[in-house]
Amino acid sequence: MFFQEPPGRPDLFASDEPLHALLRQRLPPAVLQEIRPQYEAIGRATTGELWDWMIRAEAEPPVHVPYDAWGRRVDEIRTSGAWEELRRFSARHGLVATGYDERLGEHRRVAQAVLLYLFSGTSATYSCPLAMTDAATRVLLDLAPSALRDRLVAGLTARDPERFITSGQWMTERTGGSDVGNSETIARPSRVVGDERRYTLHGVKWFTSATTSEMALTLARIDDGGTTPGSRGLSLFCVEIGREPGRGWTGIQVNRLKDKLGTKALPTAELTLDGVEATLIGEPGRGVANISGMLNVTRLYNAIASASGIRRACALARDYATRRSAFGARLIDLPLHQTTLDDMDAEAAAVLALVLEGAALLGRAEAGTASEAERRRLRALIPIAKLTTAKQAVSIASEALECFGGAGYIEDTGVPRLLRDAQVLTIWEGTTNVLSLDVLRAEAREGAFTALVQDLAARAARSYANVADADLETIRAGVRGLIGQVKRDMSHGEAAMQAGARRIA
Ligand code: MFK
Ligand code: FAD
Repeated sequence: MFFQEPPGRPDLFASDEPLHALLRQRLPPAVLQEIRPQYEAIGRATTGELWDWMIRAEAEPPVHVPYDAWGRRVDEIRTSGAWEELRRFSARHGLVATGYDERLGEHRRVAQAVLLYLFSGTSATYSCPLAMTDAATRVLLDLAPSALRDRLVAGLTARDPERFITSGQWMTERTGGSDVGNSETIARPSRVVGDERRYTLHGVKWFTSATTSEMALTLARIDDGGTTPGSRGLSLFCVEIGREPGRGWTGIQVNRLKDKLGTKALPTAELTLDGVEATLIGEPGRGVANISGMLNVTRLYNAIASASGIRRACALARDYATRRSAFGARLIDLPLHQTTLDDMDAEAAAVLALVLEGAALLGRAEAGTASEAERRRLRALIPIAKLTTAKQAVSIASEALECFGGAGYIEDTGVPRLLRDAQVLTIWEGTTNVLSLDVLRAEAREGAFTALVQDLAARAARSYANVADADLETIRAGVRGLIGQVKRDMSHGEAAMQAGARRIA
């Protein structure tokens, strides 16, 4: 009797040759030597406990219990024990903390990005709460009143699972997730505590992931006898979520959990803010600008998650090709299938290189060693890396499903999850179109796209030092063409500029 053999569980660190090469380029030997055992440990975990928790967390999705047996509102969100294990693992391995490890200087974000790259694809999307936790840390450090910062940052960056807390990011309302300026939530002044200005919030947040987090950053319109419309009327707030066992959440109702295509283990809820107390962060009316500091971090995490999903899809497809035969040969020995796998691997390596470039620039910006040109490059690179890698994640996941033939379409092989979980990467944290427009805005304001493309041209010239002058001239002409294209689109007015944005990005 013949049975198909399932794919194995490749060690996602040990088997990743492009990663090893990039690590040697990106990290000084001493830093690499110190952090390498952690990479090895996460790599081993991708063959063992991480894999098991991922399967269990997905099989036991979160459940919302609105009322107890006696009719009291309790709003419990019950998640799998495996989801909790993923939280504890994240703390122990410093997946957020590493990004704030001063000893690593400007290398902190690269060192951390590799931890996250190894973790994300086998984490049942636990990378989502981590992204928002990291981003909240950045915002609190940069902008929060000192008492609030001191109360929360130690928990957000803790390596001790008993102290580690996570954060949500509640931006999207029913009126729009891209056009946040339509938000309806109102903030009413409540009291002043030390250096903290407290408000009560009233409104509905339509998508809130990681809803079991201890805190969240959110936007609301201050009503002090009147409100300012549009995004200039929005301010940034921190909600420290109070939950009393058996008595629900203080000032918040959980309306329901979303029934989603993928990210099944991740709780994503609709919430009514019904007078919950929140602390103002930064200047009133600067909410969108202030929360944008978060977006740099979460969008980089999104690109890392794309790179990680792509890598896992490639590794599984390649492993399966050593086990399955067709036409008298193993798939891996069939020339065309081999080419398919090689092309996927090449794209995976390119995505990883792009992501590490973003992490390197962010690390330099945060450590204060980035030049002005690097800072501008980072501004354009983040949205471009997010939108490009998310699209690649969907197309490679789809290709990987096909590499499994019919088995790739069958739920209990676990393979379809690759595609379901990839699709969200193009939507949240800014859709492809919205980020394309962001690139144009960044170009108009600070020449960010020009800085990025000029750097690419300089690198191409260095990399191709041996190529003929004519070829170099072709590269330069291409770069000039791109910059010219942006300028032309801009000069043809707003509509032409927007219509061309995605092609350019
Ligand atoms: C698995 C790993 C990934 C985990 C993911 C976590 C789970 C998912 C959670 C979410 O999805 S959270 C929701 C994410 N939502 C978005 O990303 C919103 C998408 N929409 C946009 O990004 C819009 O472009 C934006 C809301 C910013 C547009 O609003 P406006 O009102 O038209 O803003 P405007 O006028 O362009 O910018 C307002 C200010 O913000 C400006 O500063 P100034 O007031 O000083 O001039 C901008 O420069 C600044 N700004 C906007 N985008 C920026 C930015 N600054 C830096 N970087 C940016 N990207
Ligand atoms: P819309 O803004 O209505 O967009 C619809 C379409 O219009 C898109 O294709 C978009 O690209 C296009 N579009 C919009 N504006 C333009 C334009 N100017 N030019 C061209 N095209 C445009 N949000 C949170 O705040 N916190 C969360 O924790 C969170 N978790 C999420 C979890 C999941 C699983 C999902 C799916 C979403 C989550 N979101 C969260 C919401 C997410 O950020 C939004 O769905 C996203 O930003 C898009 O907003 P929207 O759904 O309102 O779509």
